[in-house]
Amino acid sequence: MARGAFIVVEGLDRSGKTTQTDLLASRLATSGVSVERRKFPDRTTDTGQLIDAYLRGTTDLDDRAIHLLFSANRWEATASLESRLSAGATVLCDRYAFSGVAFSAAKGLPLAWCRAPDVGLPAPDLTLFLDLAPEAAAERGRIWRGALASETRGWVTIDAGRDREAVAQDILEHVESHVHGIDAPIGRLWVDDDVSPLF
Ligand code: DGP
Repeated sequence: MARGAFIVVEGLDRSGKTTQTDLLASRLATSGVSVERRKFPDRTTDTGQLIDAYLRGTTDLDDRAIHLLFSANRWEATASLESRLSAGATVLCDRYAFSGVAFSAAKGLPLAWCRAPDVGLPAPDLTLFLDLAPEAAAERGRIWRGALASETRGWVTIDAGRDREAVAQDILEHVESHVHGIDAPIGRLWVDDDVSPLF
């Protein structure tokens, strides 16, 4: 039996990720696709609660320590993610390892170091990057569009500056070919790519 597709929606803060992921999930469900939503960070787990305290400013953590916690938060979800994909569900995920790399690299941590803890995670079949022009000159925008886009298979950039319905339609068109099952095994993130001399 074909497995479900792993589809990630990434982008800058306030690019409409959550709204668009919700819209996509409800439209796919209406057309009979078995769809499941995920979101990282998942604040419900033990690592998620540490991350939540950091994001709310109640705990101060070293940049590297919080980076590794975000990564651990994704690793601990891996078994259940893979089992849902194997059961045929299409998984729509709001943020993933690309957020981890972009946020920490923008703080000045080396790109290869940022990527290392996420190497080998389940690789998305499709990553939709919701792009906002005002971030074009910012460091984080450059990381998204440069290193991450060029090193990631199945990366599609969506112009998120348009009205909600135009963005939703664009996303739906990119997703449609993925939701009828995938025969290939689940890929491993950044494992096959010659992404850095570290690996
Ligand atoms: P959200 O729950 O999607 O609003 O994300 C909360 C904040 O955390 C947001 O500013 C983006 C940031 N963030 C999300 N994932 C990561 C990650 O993996 N690493 C870092 N450093 N920041 C992240």
